[in-house]
Formats: sequence, structure tokens, C-alpha cells
Amino acid sequence: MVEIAEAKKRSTNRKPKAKKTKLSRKQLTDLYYYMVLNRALDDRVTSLYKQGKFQGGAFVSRGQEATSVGSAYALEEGDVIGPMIRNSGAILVRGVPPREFLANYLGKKTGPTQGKDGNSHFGDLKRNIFAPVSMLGVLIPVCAGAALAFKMKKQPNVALTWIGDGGASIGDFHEGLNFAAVMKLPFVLILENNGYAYSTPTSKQSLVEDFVIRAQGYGIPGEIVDGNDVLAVYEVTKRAVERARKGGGATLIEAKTFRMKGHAEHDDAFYVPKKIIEYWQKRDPIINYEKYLLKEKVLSKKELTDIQSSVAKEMDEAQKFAEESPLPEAKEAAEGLYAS
Ligand SMILES: Cc1ncc(C[n+]2csc(CCOP(=O)(O)OP(=O)(O)O)c2C)c(N)n1
Repeated sequence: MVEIAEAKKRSTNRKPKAKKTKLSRKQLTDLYYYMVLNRALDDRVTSLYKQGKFQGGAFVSRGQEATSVGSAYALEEGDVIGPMIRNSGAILVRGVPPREFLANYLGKKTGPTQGKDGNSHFGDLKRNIFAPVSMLGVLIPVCAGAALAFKMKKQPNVALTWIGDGGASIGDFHEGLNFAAVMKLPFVLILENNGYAYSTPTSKQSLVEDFVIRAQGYGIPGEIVDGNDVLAVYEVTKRAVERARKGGGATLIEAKTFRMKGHAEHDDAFYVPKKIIEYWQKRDPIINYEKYLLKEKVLSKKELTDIQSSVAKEMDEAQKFAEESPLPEAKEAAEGLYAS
């Protein structure tokens, strides 16, 4: 079947690299915890959406947890991130608690936008997180600007942002990346090639099979990684980040992955052939990583289950907090807003 052949081409089909990692047991456990937390948070968003508990769209990242978590985990405290709607895992790694995330969806005062936005479009400048910009690609020049500031202030920090395969055809992608390349900025761009831009398969919006070749056009290093392998994503990002910190300039990383749901919860992804879903189900980033952790005796089955249970409890508490939080006062609606 043509679709499966295409899926195979896009999947690097690698298992997490066993002995090579220099990560400690605690770090390996953290990666698992954040991926499980990411999925549990997404599932809770879906369930609140289905119960009609908030207005607007619900965006989740099922299947892409390893890309968000592995890349964000490679950063240091003073680094900046510009997440997109599918990078809730990165937001969790940077320390935003799930209860604030859910409060934001429910439009509550305790959410990062204090009830002004009802989805994942929020930032947290205390934690160096820029808010997702709805216009795809716009965060690329914004984050390149943050990287320029680091360079001018001689701060050893890096700015990292993500873009989808669809968003990679936007002008800002090229302008921002070229700027970061020419100015040798400490900037890392992760292109999440997840097969579809809404309902448009990647092959129908770009003739380029590997987006990473665009790095050559701008004279910067480019690497492909299996986006479903959290250790591989961590390692490739760490390399790029360290190079950037030492003045080595920008990097483009293409993470081959798959969006296991529709664009948002209102989209049932009827346009994705079943066989493709099945293909990627077998490459579930969390299940793959569990197998690795068990095989390498990093964690026992009981320890994995304990983490899952404590995440489920954390999520129940987060939902309770969000549901019991107050709505903002009417007069607060116009505070803290910027016009352009
Ligand atoms: C400039 C621009 N064009 C169109 C849209 C509408 N839109 C929002 S998300 C999306 C699909 C994005 O696909 P992709 O970049 O591959 O990311 P994914 O959703 O797959 O993570 C579209 C077309 C937008 N937000 N901005």
C-alpha cells in the first residue's frame, strides 16, 4: 500500500539507543514521567472538552510526546522556548503545573492568561516561555530575536522553537531561519514532520521528502531524528544546544513523528488511512520507551505503574483545582492586554 510505503520512508524506525545514553537513572525516569504526564494532560483536556466544560478547540499531541519532552529536557534554566500547540510536553518540562494548564482551558483566573484565552495559547515569561502565536511560523523570527538578545548580551543561552511540516512552508520559517543562520545565533528549530497539516498530507504540500535539506540552503547543520524516540530526540537537541552555546550558530532538526489524532478534538481524522494509524500505533513513543526502561532494568514494571498512578492522581487534583478556581471578574477582561 502506497501510504504504508510512505509512512516507512518517514519513520526512521529506530529503537531507543540502549547503552549509549549518559543520562542518569533520575533523568531517564524524568523523561518517562513527563511523557506520561503529557499524555494524561492531553487525555484530560479531551475529556473536559467532551463534557462541554469549556469553549473553543482542544489541541493535543498524542504520539508526539517524545519530541516535545526530549527536546525541552535538553535545555538549561535560562534558555527560552517558543512552544506551538502540540508542545504541551515542553511546557510541562519547563515547570508549568498541569493545574494551571487546565485552568487556562476552563477560562479560569488561575490560568496563565487569567481567563483571557481558553486553550494552550499561553506563555509564562517567568519560566522563559513565549506564548504560541496562532499565525504559524511567526515564533521563528521571534525566537531568533531572543537568540540575538542572548548573543548581544553575551549570555550563554539558547532559544528553541518548533514548527510543523505545514508551518514550514510559511515565509517566516525561511526569513527567521536565514536570519538566525547569518547572524550565527544560538537558535534551534525543531521541525515536527507529523505527516499531516490539518487534513493535508505532507506529500501534497511539499515535494521535499526530508525537510532537513533546507538547512543546507541556509548553511547550517541539519539533522533528522526519530521523533518517537525520546532518547534520540534528547541527544540530537543536546548536541545542537551545546554547539549553539559555544557560538556554533543555529541548527535545524527534523523529527519524524506522527499526529495520532485529528488536528483538534473536533476533527476525527477520517482522512487518515487506518493502516497508517496502525503502523504508528506500533511505534508509540511511550510504549517504546517503557520497553527500553524494562529491558535495560532502569525501572521495574511496578515502578512504571507507580509513576502512572501518581500522574493519574496529580491530574485528578489538577482538574479539581481548575474546576474550583474562580472565573475572572468582568473588569479584569481588559487588563494586561496589548494592542498592535
Ligand atoms: C499562517 C497560518 N495559516 C493557516 C493557519 C491555520 N492552521 C492552523 S494549524 C494548521 C495546520 C498546521 O499543520 P502543521 O504545521 O503541520 O502542524 P501540526 O498541526 O501538524 O502540528 C493550519 C493550516 C494558521 N494558524 N496560520
